[in-house]
Amino acid sequence: MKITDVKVLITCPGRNYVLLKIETDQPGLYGWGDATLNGRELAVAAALRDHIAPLLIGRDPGRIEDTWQYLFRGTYWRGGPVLMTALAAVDLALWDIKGKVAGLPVYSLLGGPTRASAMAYRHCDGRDAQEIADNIRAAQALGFKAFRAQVDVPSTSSFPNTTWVDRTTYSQPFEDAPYLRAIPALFEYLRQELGDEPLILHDVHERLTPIQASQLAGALEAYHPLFLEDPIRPEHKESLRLVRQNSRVPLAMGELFNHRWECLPLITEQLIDYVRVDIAHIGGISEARKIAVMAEAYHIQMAFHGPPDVAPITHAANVHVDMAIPNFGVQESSIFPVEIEDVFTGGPWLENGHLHVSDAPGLGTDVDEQAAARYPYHPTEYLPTLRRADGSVQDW
Ligand code: CS2
Ligand code: MG
Repeated sequence: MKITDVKVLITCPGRNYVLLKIETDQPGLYGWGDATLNGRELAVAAALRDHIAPLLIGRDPGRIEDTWQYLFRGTYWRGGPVLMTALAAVDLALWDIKGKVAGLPVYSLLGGPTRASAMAYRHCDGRDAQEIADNIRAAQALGFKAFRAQVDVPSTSSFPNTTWVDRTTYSQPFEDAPYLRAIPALFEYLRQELGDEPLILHDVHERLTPIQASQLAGALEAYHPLFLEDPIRPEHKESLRLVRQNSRVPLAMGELFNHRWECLPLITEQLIDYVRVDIAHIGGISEARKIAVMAEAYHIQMAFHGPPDVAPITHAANVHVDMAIPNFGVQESSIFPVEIEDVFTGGPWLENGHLHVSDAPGLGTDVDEQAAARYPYHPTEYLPTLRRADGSVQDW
């Protein structure tokens, strides 16, 4: 069997998505991959169109690992979010094809199910603690057991906070001191209101220094969060040692990592408890599976990144891997814009707070290309910039 065509499709059904279709010489046999890198979509599209697609034509789509090694090591330039998102898209499309050839869902190719579904957590963000508690109660009524709690910290600067903006020029304020007071107060309120049972996590989004992250983790211990996500920036990972020494709060990290070697020190030193890599940015299912195997040896669980800025194809891949691995922790779930249903079919679905995938061959997802064409790319869908009160840049 041979790859005959590789197409890149860019669409914006409420969010920008870059999709990859790999076609074969078998009539009607193709695979879909997700090449979306939020805010840098066209860089990945160009990498695929101009550099990677020509290398794939004529190759055997069944040779997933060899293609992965060829694109990662064999073409010399490797790593980084752009190339690893492109590689992930190829990897997902090839697993999709392999499943279709075998007549099996991808989780079956990965060793078969170890569980019936993947426990999901729901974003329950709010303007204040009361709104978050209400959102958690509403999610509990739907069957969710795990929740992410993010609160608006009262504005600490005079930067505008409008709802719709050109994100190339938009910034939001952030100050560490009010933030460090607000999060423990939020958890105290949530435990008082909701009791000990709900699994509640918080995403720091890389905004703290190691000693501040240590203070926050220590202050949250009494409220036993499910985990504290991305407490520090990803560049100097060894700084997590300080956070670890100072608290027993479970830690999670990984959405900004691009390959297994970035995870390695955190795994072998047991500096985190959950690996949060993004299957769409880490080179796909092949790489995610290897990371899960490394983590399993150290009793570390997987909690794959699942934001609405990656397409339902990646969300399906998340759940296929979650279903197969023994060290699954929890799966981030997202609420997508409604238009998404015009373009994508067969993605994972929620039932009683758990994500399910069908047993359709491959990843089970498909794309309506005509519908996708009705939603043109939105060029300024960038992440906002955070700035301190003095105007300086802060990690978003
Ligand atoms: C977040 C993401 O889901 C998460 O954990 O950190 O929403 C992140 O902000 C976006 O994926 C950035 O594109
Ligand atoms: Mg995050």
